[in-house]
Amino acid sequence: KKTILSADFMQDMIKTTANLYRLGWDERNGGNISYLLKEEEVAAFTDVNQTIKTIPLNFHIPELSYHYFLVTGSGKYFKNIVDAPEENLGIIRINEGGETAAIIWGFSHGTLPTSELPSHLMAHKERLARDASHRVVMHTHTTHLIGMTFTHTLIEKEFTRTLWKMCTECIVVFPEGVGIIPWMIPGTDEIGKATADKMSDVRLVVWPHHGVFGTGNTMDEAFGLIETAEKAAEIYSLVEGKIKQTITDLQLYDLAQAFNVKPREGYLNE
Ligand code: 2HA
Ligand code: ZN
Repeated sequence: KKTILSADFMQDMIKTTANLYRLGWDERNGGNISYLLKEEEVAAFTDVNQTIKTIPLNFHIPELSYHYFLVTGSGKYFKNIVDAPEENLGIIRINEGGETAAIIWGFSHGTLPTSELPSHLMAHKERLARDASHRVVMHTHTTHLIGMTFTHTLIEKEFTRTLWKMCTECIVVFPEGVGIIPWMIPGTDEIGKATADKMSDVRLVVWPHHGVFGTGNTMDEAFGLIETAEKAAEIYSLVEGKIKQTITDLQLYDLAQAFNVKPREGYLNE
């Protein structure tokens, strides 16, 4: 068998986390990713029936029983993943009933899955219910999107409209808009529930003064969604307070028509 470190899903995770670190969004232990894997993908590299350790989830998610996830480690630094993947990453299987998980690979030296596991698993459940091809949940501390949560209203419609109007591509990439939850304590089931609730109709959720959660069918898709919104927020932080003109609602309608996307109902003026 080829080593699991050479698996496409593993390389995807290693390269993406290194890239996120390089972008300056994942200082210290900031950020976490979970990647839903098919059993056969994991079985090609390791024994899926082994259990290195069983961990309680502290919440119930029976819908994800027997689902496998490659996840980043709690307290671990994205910066260090490339040099020590087995310590900083792990593969877990949600056990029958969805109350515990088994670590089946990685997380050496007692590492545990990300502290944001409730938000990740609840978001996976929500997105999977809507799209069977859904695979990735990504949390990162995007600098300008965080900045914007200080200088902009936290009303979803207004926040979305501002992002759409900062870069021409935005409405094409996230026509459904972005969700925003209130400020909440990270790592809790409550923030997980609030995030997952938003995920019923958006793929990007802003955590004020903290960061974002993005989802996608591939690592590239989740990353691309986040970097597009972050780019718009960066432009906003450059021009804020001195905007003389912007992309109009009519132009956004034209864009949506040209790219065959449907902007969220009620967000654009007639
Ligand atoms: O993993 O980003 O939200 C550290 C965090 C918590
Ligand atoms: Zn965080």
